[in-house]
Amino acid sequence: MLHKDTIEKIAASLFRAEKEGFEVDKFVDQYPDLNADLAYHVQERLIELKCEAEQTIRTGRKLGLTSVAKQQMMGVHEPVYGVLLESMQMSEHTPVSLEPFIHPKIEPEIAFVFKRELKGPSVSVPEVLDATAYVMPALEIIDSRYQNFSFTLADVIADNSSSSRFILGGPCSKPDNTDLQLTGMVFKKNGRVISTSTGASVMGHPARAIAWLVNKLAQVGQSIEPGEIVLSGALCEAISITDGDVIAMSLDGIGSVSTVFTK
Ligand code: OOG
Ligand code: MG
Repeated sequence: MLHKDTIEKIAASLFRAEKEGFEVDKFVDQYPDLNADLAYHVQERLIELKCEAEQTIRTGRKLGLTSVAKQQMMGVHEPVYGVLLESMQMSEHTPVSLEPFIHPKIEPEIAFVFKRELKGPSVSVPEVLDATAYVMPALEIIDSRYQNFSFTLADVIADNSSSSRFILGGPCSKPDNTDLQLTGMVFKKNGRVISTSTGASVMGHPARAIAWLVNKLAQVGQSIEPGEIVLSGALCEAISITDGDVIAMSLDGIGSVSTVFTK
């Protein structure tokens, strides 16, 4: 069992790496006992540190590594989750400065907002859809604190699943108006199509990723509360961003989201 001091030490060093914008080495090499369960304790502590320092609050969750494209890209073969904070949300209409980031990447996602509590351990896809107030297109900026985005499952969990910022698009759609499995997605950089995908790329159905999250949270006595935002995971590989990039994505029958990056 990883000592409490070690959990504190890892959380503090990930917190500083993000704040000061530098990369750290993977922790599993130094602490071979760091497994996924312990890493979620590190994540909890990291979130406490961030809430305190940024005077912010929790607004939801994010899923990661829910598509085969992302799992292959990162060499990790199970999904992970992280916490979304109010301070991570950027407006679609304001350019995003690249200044605070280490090596940011961006990826297209489907965001869910819930009207009811969702509590595991045996939540199904129809129950997720029934508890969903609406879905909308989203862009997630990920910025792993590890050298070259290279990590193991436990490392990425400790690092709040590489989360950095997110942008919600519109409009808000009711999930019963569309079959999210079949929803087509087009991802563009500077007007050129970079990737295309469908909702099914996220664990067969984006709501299945949410069900996985809820059932996993039940193991630690947590649930999704009404009003929470959940990013269901990238629909394709993440791409690097540089100054001047215009990134856009559209979801068939749902809507679109775009953003611009500056220095
Ligand atoms: C981990 C986070 C992955 C997603 O949507 O798959 C993620 C990473 O790739 O750094 O957010
Ligand atoms: Mg993501």
